[in-house]
Amino acid sequence: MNIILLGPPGAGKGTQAGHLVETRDMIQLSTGDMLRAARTSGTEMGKKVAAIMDAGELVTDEIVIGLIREKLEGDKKGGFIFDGFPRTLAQADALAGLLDEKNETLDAVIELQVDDEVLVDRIVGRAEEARKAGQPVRADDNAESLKIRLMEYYKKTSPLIGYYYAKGQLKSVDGLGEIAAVQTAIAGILDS
Ligand code: B4P
Repeated sequence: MNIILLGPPGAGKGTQAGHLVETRDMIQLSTGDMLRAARTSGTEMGKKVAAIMDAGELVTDEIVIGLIREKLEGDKKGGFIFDGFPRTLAQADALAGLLDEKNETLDAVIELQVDDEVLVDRIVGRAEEARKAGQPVRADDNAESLKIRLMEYYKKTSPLIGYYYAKGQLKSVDGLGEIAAVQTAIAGILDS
């Protein structure tokens, strides 16, 4: 089973993907994690990626699609969870092509719906918790970058909701509830 987790920054895509990895032996393909790894590599691409991410903007389609293409060559276990990918229509078209090439299907697109005010609280809360614990704070986890991340989401990513709805693949979940409640809602979709 291959699924997409779609939603604004802080909607809980990474949180829910982690749970699916544990409970369903799926492989999490988080483009955010891949890009964070790339930025620490010290390469020219890494430096370019770091500047874009810190500003809260989307990294180029070319870079992100290249990262996903590579990962699709690996073991798929119980299936892929595309976490934070696609984020543009061009990425969605590219993913459809990549899955076709591999004779793979896309089984569901799960949209996590969360209000903007809650997203701000979660992201700022995550930064505060990391600070308190003496852990590194994500450079894009601040109110200023978040404003841009949300603008990018509404402009470039939210059109994917209509795109997947038209294909009959969209399932929307209330992402405002507690983490366990969101997990249960997603499990209900995957089991049906
Ligand atoms: P991502 O790493 O994908 O991060 P995100 O959208 O901010 O987070 P996510 O929705 O996964 O939230 P999380 O579970 O962590 O992207 C970061 C950046 O990378 C982007 O801005 C962009 O620059 C770049 N990028 C990534 N993919 C790209 C692509 N395809 N194309 C171009 N650029 C790309 O949850 C956040 C917080 O909320 C956590 O603290 C969590 O504990 C809490 N939380 C989660 N669910 C909760 C719940 N139900 N109740 C209460 N708290 C909850």
